[in-house]
Amino acid sequence: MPANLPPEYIQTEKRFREAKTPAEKIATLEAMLAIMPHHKGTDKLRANLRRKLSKMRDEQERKRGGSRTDLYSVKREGAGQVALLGAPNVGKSHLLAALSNAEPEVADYPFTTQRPQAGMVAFENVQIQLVDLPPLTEEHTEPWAFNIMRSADIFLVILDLSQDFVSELETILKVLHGQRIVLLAGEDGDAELGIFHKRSLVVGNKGDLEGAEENFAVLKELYGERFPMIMVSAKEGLNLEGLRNQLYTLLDVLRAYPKRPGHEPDLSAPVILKQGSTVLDLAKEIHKDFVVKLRYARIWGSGKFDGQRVQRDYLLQDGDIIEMHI
Ligand SMILES: Nc1nc2c(ncn2[C@@H]2O[C@H](COP(=O)(O)OP(=O)(O)OP(=O)(O)O)[C@@H](O)[C@H]2O)c(=O)[nH]1
Ligand SMILES: [Mg+2]
Repeated sequence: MPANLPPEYIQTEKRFREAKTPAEKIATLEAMLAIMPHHKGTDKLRANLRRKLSKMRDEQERKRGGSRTDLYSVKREGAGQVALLGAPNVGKSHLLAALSNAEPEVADYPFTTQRPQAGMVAFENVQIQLVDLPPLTEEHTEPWAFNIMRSADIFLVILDLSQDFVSELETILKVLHGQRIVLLAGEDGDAELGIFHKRSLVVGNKGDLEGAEENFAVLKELYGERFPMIMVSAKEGLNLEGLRNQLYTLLDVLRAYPKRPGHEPDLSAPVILKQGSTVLDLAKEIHKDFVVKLRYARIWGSGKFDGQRVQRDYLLQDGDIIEMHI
């Protein structure tokens, strides 16, 4: 056994030896690789573990009859996909569990999460998909996690207000920059070729712990102009309603309720469109025939008086009810 292995590694190795299922074995092996420091003394061990891991993964896939990519990608559902990012142990999985129906593993040691896990969180009548990821560190982040980040609509960047949250955030910015992923505050800005711009909400978690409020004030002072932010406690359920609300806002979408003349709209099933969409965009979502046949629409909602006639280029607002006339 090479020297200089951190205590977390020893702990994880113990979990590996005690693991009963192949999935547990794979997860703990992955964790061991992630924790292991990179230096000459660990090269051999690392190679060994990699081989072991690869063999186990192949075996597991053969049993499942699925492919490995299925395990490491997430099918998009709902009004938008939100990636949960953060350093180890900050409470990403706990937050997913608090907000959604998912039951991820939550534990007081780092590198607990080794697979993407999705859960749906409701904001009013909208379902938003959260994707929990393994931790982001300078030493090691699962490469597939960056693929999920690139395809996500927005990020929740989780910081632990009881730890060094400034260096947590700086590390995240640095690692993402190396992957050509840049966090944005509100607007999308000029997208350069090959750079992924992601609107992000910074979440100060563990708001229930001592000193959290002061620390959050410091965080706001330092980064408040760059990012929207909110303090929550996944454990105590503090501010989760506010978080849902901000998530929806950051997604930058609107809800439209199409109706047929003489019928009521279905207010439980909005059509989700990007902000800036028009009546015509809604028509496209409903049926391709509508695009050609649409003569005009009547609208009930925030922008106009009830039932007013609007043209196909009319800009929709969140909550509009639209009656299509063909
Ligand atoms: N006091 C307090 N503890 C929390 C809170 N959120 C999470 N924790 C605890 O922090 C520890 C880590 O939580 P996880 O949700 O597993 O953290 P994670 O970010 O998913 O960790 P990795 O998957 O290892 O990256 C657990 O012991 C949680 O119970 C919180 O709001 N307050
Ligand atoms: Mg986790």
